[in-house]
Amino acid sequence: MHFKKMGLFSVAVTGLLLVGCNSQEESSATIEEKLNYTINGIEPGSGTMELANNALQDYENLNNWNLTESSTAGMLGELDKAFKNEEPIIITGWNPHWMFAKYDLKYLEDPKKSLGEIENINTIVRKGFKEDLPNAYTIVDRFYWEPEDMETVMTDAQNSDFSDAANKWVEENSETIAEWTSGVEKGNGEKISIISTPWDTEDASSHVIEAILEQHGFEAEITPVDPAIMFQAISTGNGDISLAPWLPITHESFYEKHKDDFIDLGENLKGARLGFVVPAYMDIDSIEDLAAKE
Ligand code: PBE
Repeated sequence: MHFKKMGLFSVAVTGLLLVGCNSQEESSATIEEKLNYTINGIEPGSGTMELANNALQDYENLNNWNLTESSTAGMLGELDKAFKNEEPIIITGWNPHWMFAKYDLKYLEDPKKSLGEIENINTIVRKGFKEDLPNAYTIVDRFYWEPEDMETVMTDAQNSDFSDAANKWVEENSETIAEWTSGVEKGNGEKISIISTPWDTEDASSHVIEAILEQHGFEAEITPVDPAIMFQAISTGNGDISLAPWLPITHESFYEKHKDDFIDLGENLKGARLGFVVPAYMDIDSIEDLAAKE
C-alpha cells in the first residue's frame, strides 16, 4: 500500500514538473511558434485561397508557412476559440462580413498587394439574356447597393434566414426598388437562374435580386457553386445571371479564362476587401513582420 502511494506521488511530482516546463516554454514562445507558422484558410475553391497561396510565395518570410484548407464555418470556429482564450490566430478574412462587428479584428498590411486592395463585386449575365428577357435584364443591370446594405441582410440572416432577411431589405428599400423597376414590364413567370457562390455575401445579394425579380413577376432560382463553376455556368448559358464575381483580383483567374463568353454589367457593389486578418490584441501589423520558418 505504502509503495503504491509513493508511486502515485512521484507520478504527480513528475507531472507537475512537466507542466511547469511546458508553461515556461509556452510563455517564451514567439507569436509565430504559437501559430505553428499556420494561417487558417477557408474553402479550397475560393478566390481567397488562391490569393493566400500567392501571398505565401510572394513574401519570402512566408515561403515555409502553412495555409490550412477548411470551410468558412471551420475558420470562424477557430477564430472564436482563439478569442475565448486570447490566443494568436491569422485567418483569411473579408469584408463585408459580420466577423468584424462581432470581434475586434484588423487586416495585416500587405505592401505587395498579394491579396488585392479594394475590390468590387460585379454582375455578369449569359450571352443572349438581354435579348431573351429584356425586362429582367434591365432590373438586373440597375441593381447596385452599398456594403452597409449587404451587411444589413447578412446580419439579419443570422437570426432568421436569407429569404426573410432579403424580403425585409426589399420592403425597407421600396423606393430604390421602384427606381430599378420603373418602366419595366412585369414578367409572366419566366424562369431566371441565378448562379451564386457559397458565402454569406453572395447569399445576401442573390436572395435580394431573387426577391425583386419575383416581386416583378419572374420565377427566380438560386444555385450556389464554387467560383470556377459559377463563371463556367454563365459562360455556357447554363445559368442566366450572377452577382458573385469579386474583381479585379479575387476571381481574376476565372474571369480571364471566360471573359469572352459572358457579358459583364459592371459593379453591383464597391468597397469589398480581403486579406490576412488577426485579432486587434495581437502585436503585429504587417505580413512583412512575420518571422520566417527556418
Ligand atoms: N469570399 C467571399 C469569396 C467570394 C466571396 C471572399 C470568401 C472568395 O471567392 O474568396
